[in-house]
Formats: sequence, C-alpha cells, structure tokens
Amino acid sequence: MERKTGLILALDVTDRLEAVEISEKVAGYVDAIKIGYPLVLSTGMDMISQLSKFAPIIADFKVADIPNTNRLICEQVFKAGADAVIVQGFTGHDSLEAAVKLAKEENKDIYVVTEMSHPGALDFMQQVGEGIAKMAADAKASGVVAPATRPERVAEIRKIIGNDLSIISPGVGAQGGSASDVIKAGADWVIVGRAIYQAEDPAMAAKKLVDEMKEFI
Ligand code: FNU
Repeated sequence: MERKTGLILALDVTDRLEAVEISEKVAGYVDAIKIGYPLVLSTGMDMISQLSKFAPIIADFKVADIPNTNRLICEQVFKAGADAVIVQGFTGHDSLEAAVKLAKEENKDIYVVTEMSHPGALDFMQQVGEGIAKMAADAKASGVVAPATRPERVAEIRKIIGNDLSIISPGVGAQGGSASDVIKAGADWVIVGRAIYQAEDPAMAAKKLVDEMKEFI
C-alpha cells in the first residue's frame, strides 16, 4: 500500500448506495478503504470489487483459525478483489504463516492485530500484544494493527517490529484517539470510521484529518 495521505477509511455502513456514495466523496483523501463484517454481511462479497475502483481494499475479517482454514478464507477474500486481509495474531505462528505465505504468492498484504483499541483489550490482549508483534515481524507480515487509543503502545510496538512492517492504527475520533498523536508515536496510517462516515460532510472530515497529519507523514 502506498502512503500518500496516511488515512484509511473504515466503512462500517450497511447500505450499498451509502457505501458507494461515501467512497466516491472521500476517495481523494484516503490510501485505502477498510471494510468488514457490517458491510459485507449486509451487501455481499461483491461489494469488495465494487469499492476497489475507488481505493485498495483492506478486508477486516480478523481471521482467527487453524492454518488450513486461514488459508482457505484468505484465498476467497483475495479472489473477491481485496488487496489485504486483517488476521488475528493470538492464534499463533502457524496460522499466521499460512496467511502470509498465500498473500506473498498473490502479491497481497496481511495485517496482524496485536492489541485492540477498545478498553476490553486490557483484559487479555495487551498482555500478549508485544509477543504478537514480534511474531508478525518474524513471519514477515506486511504490518500490524495497533491502537490509536494508546499511542504509547504504538511506540512500543514500533520498537519491536522495526521499520520493515507498517502500523495501521484504528481508534481515532469516535474512540477518543488523536490522528497526529498516533502518527508521531510511530503509526504509518490511521484507520477512521465514524468520524468520517457519520460526519455531515465526510469529505471535509477526511480532509481535516489529512491536514492534521500532513507535517508528521
Ligand atoms: P471507528 N478496529 C478497531 N480497533 O476499532 N480492526 C481494533 O483494535 C481493530 C480494528 C476497527 O471507531 C473497527 O472494527 F483491530 O468508527 C472499526 O471498523 O473509527 C474501525 O477499526 C474503527 O472504527
């Protein structure tokens, strides 16, 4: 994924027309569009190819299965036209390696969730976040997902993975994180959903975020 603006749209709407309209409006401000279960379950897998004309598509299916099933899932998602898939890291090295191997064969990207951005991530995930980050680096994934709600954790994860992997970071806006703070802490991209798609003017909201990050990118 090429970094021009540092912004990824999280398009968690459930209406096909709305999804297309918002994508059209913000396409000039985003480097990718992340879609997940809310949009795909409500509209269908063909939404991926429909939106891919606006920007590269990251499929946030948080894949978390045995190696063979991880591979089968990623195969279908890439076949549908996605450029990247988000997988969970807690399933361990073999599950991750199966996804990364397939992605490399198909010239696609895998992003690995380390520690999630919501408060409940402190219950279990944070304790293993650093180990997952190291495993993602060892497996040569394209990058990791790390929380914009905790920029200090993003800085910690950056130290572990070095500069070969990217950090994409959700939690800006509706979850309380700041785009410029997390970019300064070491993230390459922020992932923003509600603060853009629920705004009265989604293009203006996206532009504001891009302008805020510009000097740190
Ligand atoms: P917004 N997301 C997240 N935290 O929020 N994939 C994570 O740790 C993670 C994610 C997704 O709050 C979330 O599912 F791994 O409206 C949603 O699609 O800006 C988006 O990032 C954040 O949406």
